[in-house]
Amino acid sequence: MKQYLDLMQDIIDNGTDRGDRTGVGTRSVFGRQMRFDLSEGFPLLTTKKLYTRAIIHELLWFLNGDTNIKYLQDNNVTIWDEWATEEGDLGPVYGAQWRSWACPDGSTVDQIAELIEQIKTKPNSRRHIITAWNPADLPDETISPQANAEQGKMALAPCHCLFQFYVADGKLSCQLYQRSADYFLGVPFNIASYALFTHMIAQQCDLEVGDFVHTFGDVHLYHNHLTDDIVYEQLKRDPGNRPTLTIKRKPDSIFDYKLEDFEIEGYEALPSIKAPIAV
Ligand code: THF
Repeated sequence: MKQYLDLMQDIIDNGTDRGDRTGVGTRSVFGRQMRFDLSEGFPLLTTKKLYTRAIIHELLWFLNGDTNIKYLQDNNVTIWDEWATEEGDLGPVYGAQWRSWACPDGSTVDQIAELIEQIKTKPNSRRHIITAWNPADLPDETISPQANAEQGKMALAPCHCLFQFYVADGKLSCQLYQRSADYFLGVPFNIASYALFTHMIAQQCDLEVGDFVHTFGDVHLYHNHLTDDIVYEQLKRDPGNRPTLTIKRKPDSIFDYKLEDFEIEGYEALPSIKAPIAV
């Protein structure tokens, strides 16, 4: 994925060094976009090995409406550990907003179920939108993620906060708006996750896959990733061929997928690159 390396170089060349919420500091640019034609293969980074099990489990966990890390921990996925309370709680993060957005009258909206229904019945609609950006539930950034979750707020404000689908010529495309993007650690996960989600929805709606368009607000490299053995090592590597994704059966609904349903073939990645996560 040459595009991924090109934007990494763009951040290095054109970015501004700034402070951030985590205290680590970043180099960032504002407003960028990448586009992946999903019919040309699955956009899984090949210039470092990604842990696809974690990506799939995280998406299935979101789709279950779950916001407690117990499911992830039971499956040896640790990517949300740093933000959870002792009981494993994250407050009303993605899963809660996607599946049970709270309305003033006490009812809830299942944005995912409505999305699937709308894509099937009104493919030309311009409102195939899911939002996790719920101002009523945003955290108070002067206190810790755990303290926010204890008070019923999100542990962390959503980074991949709004996405839209588009149907044309029998193909389903997805565009994500990501307000804040940890380019080295998070973005390879985010690309794979939304590409996977687009494949699943396309299967449920009897469509082929189109493009995944990834639009960024503040896209940054953490200062402690700008080292010879992390970011500069990544930039030295040559991208390989894209693997392919096969979904082995058609589950009854978008909520019935399991890890074993997905097969990624031809994934020949260079070795993983470890990097510290900013909390
Ligand atoms: N916070 C920060 N600073 N970056 C993020 O990408 C991020 N997320 C989620 C919430 N807060 C964030 C969590 N997603 C990894 C990947 C994605 C994460 C969190 C952590 C990570 O450490 N990946 C390593 C190891 C993975 C493993 O083996 O478990 C990697 O090498 O890829 C963005 O949505």
